[in-house]
Amino acid sequence: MIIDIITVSPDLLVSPFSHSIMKRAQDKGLLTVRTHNLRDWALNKYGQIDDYQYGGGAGMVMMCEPLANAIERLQQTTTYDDIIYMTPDGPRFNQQMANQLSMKANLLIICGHYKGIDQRIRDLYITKEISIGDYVLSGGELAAAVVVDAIGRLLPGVLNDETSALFDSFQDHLLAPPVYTRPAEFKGLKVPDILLSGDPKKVEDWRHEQSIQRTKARRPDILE
Ligand code: 6GU
Repeated sequence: MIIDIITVSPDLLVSPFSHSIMKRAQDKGLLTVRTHNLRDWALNKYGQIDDYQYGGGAGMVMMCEPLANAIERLQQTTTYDDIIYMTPDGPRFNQQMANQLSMKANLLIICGHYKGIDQRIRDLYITKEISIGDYVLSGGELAAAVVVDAIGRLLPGVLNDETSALFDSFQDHLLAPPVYTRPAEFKGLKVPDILLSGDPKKVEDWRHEQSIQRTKARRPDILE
């Protein structure tokens, strides 16, 4: 999968993809993340990419031409399944959206800043809008990093244990059960006996029950 990202802060998008699972996904050639600096498409020598908003009011708006030129240039060499705009007024991102996006071949993500991008860019080019939650970030970059991470780990071959994403929280409308590792007793707290029983069926039943209890207690809203 190729994910191109148009941003005014490419630096912000280096570290999130340089570690652990995201690094492995790229090293294996399963994921390619390419960042593109919007300022490279600025109209004037000052690198201007934003302007005052029509109708007045505080806050700048990202201009049409640099974004349109950047998008159209990238479209010359890559066909995108979706052109995504990261914005707090978009539909809220969830695991189901991550699952769906992980099945696409090429994505283009636009990171907004200031008051956002000119509405006409949304009308003309954007096919999907995504918010990562009900709070406002100073730019779309960190949100884009969240979305790319959630997608990237789902790509076939990225996770070592191929099945493990299937048991993630949210995959089946349940939170994940509690997990334990050695030692069997720590500061007086014991690992539940069933996990030491060696009976895979009992373990599976216990985990499922724990998932249900946890979801009822913490996130009744996601229970089906
Ligand atoms: Cl996608 N962008 C910004 N700027 N803030 C956000 C967001 C996105 N999602 C939640 N807050």
